[in-house]
Amino acid sequence: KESWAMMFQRQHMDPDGPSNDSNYCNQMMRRRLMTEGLCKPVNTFIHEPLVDVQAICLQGNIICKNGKPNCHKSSSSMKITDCRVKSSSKYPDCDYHTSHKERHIIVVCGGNPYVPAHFHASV
Ligand code: DGP
Ligand code: DGP
Repeated sequence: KESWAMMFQRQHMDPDGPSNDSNYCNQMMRRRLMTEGLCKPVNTFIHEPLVDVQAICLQGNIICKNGKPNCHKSSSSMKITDCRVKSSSKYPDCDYHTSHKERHIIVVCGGNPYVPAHFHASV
């Protein structure tokens, strides 16, 4: 069974990316299995080494929007790509806007070892 930590890596980690391509999100959302059953509406990919993303769990501890205490905000800004489904997209032909950004990211950490389990937001 896929753990939350493995799921986070599948859905959010692309350290060697992004390919310089406006089709990035269309390809990656499909390749990472987020277009099965529905088009996942919003998803962020992170283009930084895995160790640097895991280290966020040791950084700025903040309260999550849902009131839980285990959100962590990266102390540095990170290269990310924001993928958002277009309003004209029709499942199963999932069609995404791709926008590359540099932002601080907020992740939810969990487990032992305490690692990213969920992508919360970029700020
Ligand atoms: P807005 O930017 O206002 O359309 O809100 C988008 C929301 O989606 C914001 O709360 C951040 C969140 N978000 C961004 N990327 C991801 C992701 O990969 N997973 C989840 N669950 N939420 C995300
Ligand atoms: P993300 O795009 O990173 O928000 O993660 C996708 C899914 O993972 C989303 O449906 C929420 C779920 N998820 C991640 N971590 C946890 C957790 O600790 N508890 C629960 N109930 N769901 C989680």
